Amino acid sequence: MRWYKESIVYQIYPRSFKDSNNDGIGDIRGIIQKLDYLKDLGVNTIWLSPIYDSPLDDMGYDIRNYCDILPEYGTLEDFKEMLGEMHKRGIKLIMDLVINHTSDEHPWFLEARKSVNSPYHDYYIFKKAKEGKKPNNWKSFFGGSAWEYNEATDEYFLHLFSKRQPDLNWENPELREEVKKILKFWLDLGVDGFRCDVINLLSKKEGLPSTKGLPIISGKGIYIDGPKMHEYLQELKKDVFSKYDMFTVGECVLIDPKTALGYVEEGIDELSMVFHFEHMNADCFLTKWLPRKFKLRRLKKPLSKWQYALVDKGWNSLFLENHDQPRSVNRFGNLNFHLESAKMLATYIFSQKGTPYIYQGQEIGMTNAHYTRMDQYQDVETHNMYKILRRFFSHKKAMKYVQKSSRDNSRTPMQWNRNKNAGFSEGKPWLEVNPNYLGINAEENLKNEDSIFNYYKKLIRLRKKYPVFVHGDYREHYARSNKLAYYERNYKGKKLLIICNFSSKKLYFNAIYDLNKFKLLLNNYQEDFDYLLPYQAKIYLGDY
Ligand code: ISL
Ligand code: CA
Repeated sequence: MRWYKESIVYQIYPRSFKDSNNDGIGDIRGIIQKLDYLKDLGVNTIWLSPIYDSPLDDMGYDIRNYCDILPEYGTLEDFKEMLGEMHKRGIKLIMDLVINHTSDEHPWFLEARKSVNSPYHDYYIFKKAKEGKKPNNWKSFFGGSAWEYNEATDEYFLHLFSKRQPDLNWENPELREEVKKILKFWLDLGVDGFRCDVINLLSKKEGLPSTKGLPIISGKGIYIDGPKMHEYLQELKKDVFSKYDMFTVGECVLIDPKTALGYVEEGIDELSMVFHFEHMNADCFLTKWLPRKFKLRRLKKPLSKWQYALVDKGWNSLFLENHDQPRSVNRFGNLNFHLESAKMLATYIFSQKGTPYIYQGQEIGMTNAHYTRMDQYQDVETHNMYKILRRFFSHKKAMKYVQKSSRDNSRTPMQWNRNKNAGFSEGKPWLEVNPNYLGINAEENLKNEDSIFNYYKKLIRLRKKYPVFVHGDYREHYARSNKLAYYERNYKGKKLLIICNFSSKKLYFNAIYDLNKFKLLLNNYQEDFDYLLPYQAKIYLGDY
């Protein structure tokens, strides 16, 4: 049995989690203070977003030194103490591993860009202009061209994210050796695995040909799941991963189940599991910057597809939120039924087959930020996209997009209590606190038996108690319904029924099974009728 299958992961975005010294920035000692809170919730694994030394152009996803901690967050000593405190509580730690690109302030890049003769020049992807133009038509995930001019060598360098995040050249064997050293450094300190940032972008097709078709999506096979992906991952597996008791989750953009199985299928095991984003299109087209109305089918369809496709062969990761996504209760729930819909979403995602992930604040139903001025936003992608949107729209309209889609929606400081700045910090927070903290905060949640936090706690307990949550198969009912989500799980004579009403009205439905023969394990309402109340969710357990 691979332990990651029983993991319940909590993602910490350290800058916004807890500030221990009141400089307005979350830090490692802040995390240590809150470990008992996480232990109480019941999670057994923490994924920590980057805490490495960084100029913070992309909030830490631009690394300047892979083997040191950003002073604002603490020291390596603090880190070791934190890891020890986690392990003492039976909590494992997986680190964010950003190896597709570095910061433009990484010493490798500073050297690389000086001269074509630098030994580091080949660590990155430089190319001459093509007939006076950029080397090819590739676009950055953050908008605009993926190429930036470098005067000293009269070349362009590739950046699939911000221009301060140059892509590494994985073709270079020395670079790969350096990366392995970094992995071993952290694993030898005792970390339990990695969440591998945009891992399916490592390999770029030889010659870097222009793509044909829609930007980004047309990069499939060229710089998305490129030709040497398996070669690189097999090498990491052989030289590093296989030598430790660890797990990896690969963040994979634009991936389908078939390609994912190529990485995760048991026997191949290049990665333990992947994050895909297909269900994140339930309220948008391809990217969150092209919003459309949320429809339940658009959420269920891709998730079911992944459930069926990976059954018995691979392993899914289950998430509705992370630091790049707006809050799920705004997107898929309903703020008029805040409590009910937040709990229902938890029920829906947590009971599927795979490893569940909770993003900080999700367990108390935190909501989008909704700032009114651009200077309140900090995220580089948000500012890039705002500029692009302004070419087409008025400020007012562009702001509407930003409010809906900005990554800062989920990066606002964690709401701990009713004190100043939600108890996150006594200093001025680096990103403004959501004013709704008086109503939505951890302290109130802990006090109240019926809170979202306590509901998550119950769900986690059930998951630990009944193996059918972990190992059961998945069978969907009413796949075409835009109101009802209904699936079952079966394992060793036990059957679970998971039934959720995604609408704000009463919902009558045919239960398929005789519910009198089942035990109601969990219900997000006190009431239990033969129809569902708005956003009601129930889990039944029975035999078969
Ligand atoms: O959020 C996105 C754009 O709206 C996604 O495309 C996101 O950029 C993509 O999922 C990759 O994300 C990861 O790598 C980025 C970093 O900015 C994100 O925070 C990280 O999760 C570059 O390192
Ligand atoms: Ca601090």
